[in-house]
Amino acid sequence: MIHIAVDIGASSGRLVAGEIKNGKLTIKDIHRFSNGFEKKDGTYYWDIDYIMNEILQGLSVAKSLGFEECTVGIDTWAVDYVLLDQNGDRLQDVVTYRDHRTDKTIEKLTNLMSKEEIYRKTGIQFLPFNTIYQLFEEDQELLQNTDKILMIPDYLGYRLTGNAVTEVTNASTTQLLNIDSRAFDEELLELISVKKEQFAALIEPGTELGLLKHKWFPEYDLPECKIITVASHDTASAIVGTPGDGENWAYLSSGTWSLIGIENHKPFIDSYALADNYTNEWGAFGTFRFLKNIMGLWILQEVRRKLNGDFSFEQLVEEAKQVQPFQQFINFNDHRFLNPVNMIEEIQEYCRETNQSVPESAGELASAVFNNLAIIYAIALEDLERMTSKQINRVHIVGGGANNEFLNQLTANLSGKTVYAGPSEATAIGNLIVQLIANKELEHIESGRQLIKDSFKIKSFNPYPDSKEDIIRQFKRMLYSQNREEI
Ligand code: LFR
Repeated sequence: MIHIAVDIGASSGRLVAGEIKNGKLTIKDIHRFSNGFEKKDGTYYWDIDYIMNEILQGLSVAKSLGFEECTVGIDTWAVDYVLLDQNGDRLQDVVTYRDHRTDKTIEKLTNLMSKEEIYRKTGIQFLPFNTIYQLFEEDQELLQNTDKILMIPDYLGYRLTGNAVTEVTNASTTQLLNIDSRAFDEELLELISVKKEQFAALIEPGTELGLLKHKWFPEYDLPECKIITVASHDTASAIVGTPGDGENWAYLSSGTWSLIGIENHKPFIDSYALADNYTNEWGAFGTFRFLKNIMGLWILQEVRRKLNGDFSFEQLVEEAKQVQPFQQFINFNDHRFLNPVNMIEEIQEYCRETNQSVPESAGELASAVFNNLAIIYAIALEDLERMTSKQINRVHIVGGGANNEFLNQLTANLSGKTVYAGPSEATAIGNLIVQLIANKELEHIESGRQLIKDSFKIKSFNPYPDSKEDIIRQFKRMLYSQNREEI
């Protein structure tokens, strides 16, 4: 049986077909498209109809390749949602989490309920764009006319099948789920004037959603598809698709965001985790991801965009190699880098404000991005070890960023840990693994991870001995000299 992962990130989407053949997982890219948000009348929106059409387009490619029957799983980025009326029609365009409407909302809401209380209930980090803050800023009239609030992958599944659910891995990023009762927290819902019934029933990854309704899409020639609800938060799928083994590994899911953390069977909720803004997102099969969001390759994507696309990512790496490293210390987790008008100018302004040299050339800018991301990763790994009392021996980098050997080596050097890079398609692979488990072709997540090890090349990067402590110390000194708001 062929399985298709629909994996949509903030900057690109793909449909990947996979099957087990001779004890190996073989995957094939069948459709790719770019994604992004656009500003309209002062607000930033995703184009959800475009995304929907690309999915249908991809499924029709599957048919043209001879796949008559398949299962399909959908994962996307988290926190964003669609409001539907009684007839199941969309009430608004889909606002992106990088919109500025929630810049100050954490403060407003935590005046009504303390941070400690919200964290104790949910275990979720305070990111300005969590669904709870977005819904708080939502048009109240629209919200009152809303029959259902669906997270993005649940909405896409609903458009294909007519069945509405709330998948838990993604729902945990709303910061509205209670970690003890594993249900929506009524007090939090009340704070934002939302009723429990406005969400569809919570379900676990691996549940069958329904059959694709061909008759709704007469203009496409589509295969027979059974939609399976997978770990629909892309980061949850990425970690299912990470070939970690035993207890002492960390992951770094590296794409538009860098998500660095460990997998766990219980949440870590204490004052240290709260102070450092670590989260306990829900994973597939009852796991938790204790992790930190780091601004990630978004910074480089935006630098590249402002260089008018004159450089490919590979060229930016080559340029970065030519310049003297560690010329600036930049805290890329500062709020200001979430969605500035001009990323290059924002970086330069930050350097001026902190009395550092100003990166000008493409190489200097790229070098500043790579060096500081690697420093931030290394600090996060130290924090993780301290907070969980676990020793981390292996760091698995997955996602598109795993192809960046320069950054992999820097990360190994600065953290002093061996880095294992790949697979770069971990998210689509994790999506496929949940489908394979649901279809009883695999027994559990461990057999899935063994299958990944047997099927994909994983490259290792050993740390070179150098003066990492000193570099990290300088970075921390710079951070403490500022009092800035972080994501
Ligand atoms: C990664 C990701 C992160 C989430 C951010 C916003 O694609 O899903 O896990 O914090 O996007 O949704």
